[in-house]
Amino acid sequence: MSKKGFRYVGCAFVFGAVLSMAVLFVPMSGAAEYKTEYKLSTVVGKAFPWGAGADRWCDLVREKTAGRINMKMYPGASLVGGDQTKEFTALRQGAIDVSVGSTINWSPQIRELNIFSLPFLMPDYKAIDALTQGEVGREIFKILESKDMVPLAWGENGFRELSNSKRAVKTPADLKGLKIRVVGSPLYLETFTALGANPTQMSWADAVPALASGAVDGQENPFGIFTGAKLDTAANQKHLTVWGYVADPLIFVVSKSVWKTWTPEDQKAVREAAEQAAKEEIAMARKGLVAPDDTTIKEVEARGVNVVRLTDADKQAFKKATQKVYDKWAKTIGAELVKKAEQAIAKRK
Ligand code: X2X
Repeated sequence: MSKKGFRYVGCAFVFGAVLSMAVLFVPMSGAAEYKTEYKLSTVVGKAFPWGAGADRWCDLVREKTAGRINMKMYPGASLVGGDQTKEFTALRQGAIDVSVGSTINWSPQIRELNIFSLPFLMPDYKAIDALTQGEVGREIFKILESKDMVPLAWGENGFRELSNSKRAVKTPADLKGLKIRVVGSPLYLETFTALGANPTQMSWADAVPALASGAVDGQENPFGIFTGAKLDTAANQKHLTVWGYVADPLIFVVSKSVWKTWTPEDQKAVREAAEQAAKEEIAMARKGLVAPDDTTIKEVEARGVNVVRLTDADKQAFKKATQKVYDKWAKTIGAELVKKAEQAIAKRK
C-alpha cells in the first residue's frame, strides 16, 4: 500500500473510533442532562395547604424515582422576585422548572384561565370539580400543552372569601370606598370597581405589610391562606365575609423542556406523584369547609373574627352588581368555553 493509502486507512480508523465513541456517549450524555435540582415555584410555603401539597409532591417524586429527580420548593414566588404574575413566563423561559401555580397568577398570560375568576360562576365545590375534572379542565390542559407545559393534576387554593379591617360586609353598599387588595388579572379590578370598592393590585408579598400598616383595608383569599397567614392578628382582618364569589384551582405542571429530558419511567413516577399530592392537597384545602362541616369557619370565629355568612339571596345582590363584568370577560375568555362551563355546572351531581 502506498503512503497515501496508509493515511486514508489511518484517517478512516480514527474517524471510526470517534464515531463509535460518540455512539457510546450519546445515551450517557442523555442521562447526564438530569439536573441536581429542579426548581419548583409556589406563592406560599408549607404552612398552607398549597405549599404543603407542593412539598408533598417533592417528597413523593424523590421516593418514586429513587432520588433521581430532586425537586426543591421555592415559596414566595422567590424565583421571580415575588412577582407571582411573572411565574408562567419564567416557566416558559426556563428560570422555573416545575410549579404548583394558581390559575389567577397565570391568567395574565393565558386568558382562558380567567374562567375561574368569573364572579359567582361556581356555587359550590361540586361546581369546581365539574370544571377541573371534566371537559373544561381537559381543554385548559390542552391549552397549557400548547404553551410548552406538561400539566399533571389539578389542586386547589379554594373559594376566595372577603376580609377587611373596617366593617362587616353583607351588601355591596358595605363595600363602598373600601380599599381592597387584589391579584393579577384586571378582571379583579373590574369586579371590585363594579361593587363600589377601591381595588388596588399588588403581589402577595406586598399585600400582608400593606394590610398590616392599614395602607389597604381588605383583601380576598381562601380560608387556608387567611388562617395560614393569620390575617386577623397579623393584618387587622377582623371582618370576614363568606361569599364564595370565585375559586382558584392550582395546577401541578412541569415545563416541557425539562419533562422531555426524563425517562418514560421517571415521567410516570412524577405524574403519579402529582396526582397523589394534588388529591391530598385538595383534601387539606377543603378541610372543615364542605357543608355541612363548617369546623374551619367556626375556628376562625373562635379567634374573634366577625364572620358574615351570605345566604344565596344575599349573594344575588353581588351577582347582579358584577353581571356586566362577567358578560364582558366571558367574551375575552371565549364564549364557547364559558358556555361549556355553565352547562357542566348545571349538570353537576
Ligand atoms: O396572592 C394571592 O392572593 C394568592 C396567594 O392567593 C395567590 O397567589 C393567588
